[in-house]
Amino acid sequence: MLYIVIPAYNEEGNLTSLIESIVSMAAANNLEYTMIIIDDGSTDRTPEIIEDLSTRYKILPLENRPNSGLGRTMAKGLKRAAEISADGDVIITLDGDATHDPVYIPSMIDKINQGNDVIVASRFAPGGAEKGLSTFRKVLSRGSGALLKIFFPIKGLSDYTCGYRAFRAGAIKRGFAVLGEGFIEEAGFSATPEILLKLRSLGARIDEVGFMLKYDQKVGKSKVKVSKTIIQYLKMIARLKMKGL
Ligand SMILES: Nc1nc2c(ncn2[C@@H]2O[C@H](COP(=O)(O)OP(=O)(O)OP(=O)(O)O)[C@@H](O)[C@H]2O)c(=O)[nH]1
Ligand SMILES: [Mg+2]
Repeated sequence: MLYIVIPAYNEEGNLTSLIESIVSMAAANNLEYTMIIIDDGSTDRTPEIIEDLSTRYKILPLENRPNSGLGRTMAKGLKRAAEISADGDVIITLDGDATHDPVYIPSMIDKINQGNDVIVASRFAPGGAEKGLSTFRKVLSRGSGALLKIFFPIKGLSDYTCGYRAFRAGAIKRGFAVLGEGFIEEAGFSATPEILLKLRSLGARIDEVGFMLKYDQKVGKSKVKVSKTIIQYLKMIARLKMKGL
């Protein structure tokens, strides 16, 4: 069984097309799946859209009220996935803004089945690319990636901040079993690298596949608060270094 965890904050313009593309990808590849969609206190029509999609597709809807940030949202979704999955299942995480094309899921599952615990869909691995991003956003993601690589070098990992990943369910279960609430402590965007670094500290085998980030498909403006996110990243680096990671 495949579990697909999707955080959604004000994604009314993106969710329906994303969910439909997941459903057709799963049908074309004969994959049995459950989607766990977490509404993070959206103020647009996201909750109604999730409710409507849930009547048609295999969706487990969860919610945070009020808006709590990407880290808390992922923690809730991954915790639920860990509770209902078997060790050998695969858990996918991807953004709800339709920038992460589900076509990469079958090859990510293949690589998990080759003995990896985590597969990152990477913009910077061979075959990876970005479409539609501003130069500012490109500089920012490369800068934060370079910084994380200096402090936490992981061989074969080029993309620390992209949330599109596949996990062996057993690795996520182990994260919660061993670290408890300490597995995902970051409330905001810095939880994305944190999850990788914490799993790595438990000995997870991490590899990548190249993927094209389709930013041009996204409806609506970026909701990322850049300066707040940079500060969160720096604080996270300091906290993890103090813990000896
Ligand atoms: N911005 C934001 N996203 C959240 C929050 N909670 C959950 N999310 C979801 O987290 C995922 C990543 O957020 P995005 O805003 O796409 O972040 P990003 O991909 O780094 O940057 P942009 O695509 O430029 O906005 C999306 O699926 C959001 O819906 C939140 O509080 N703020
Ligand atoms: Mg995005």
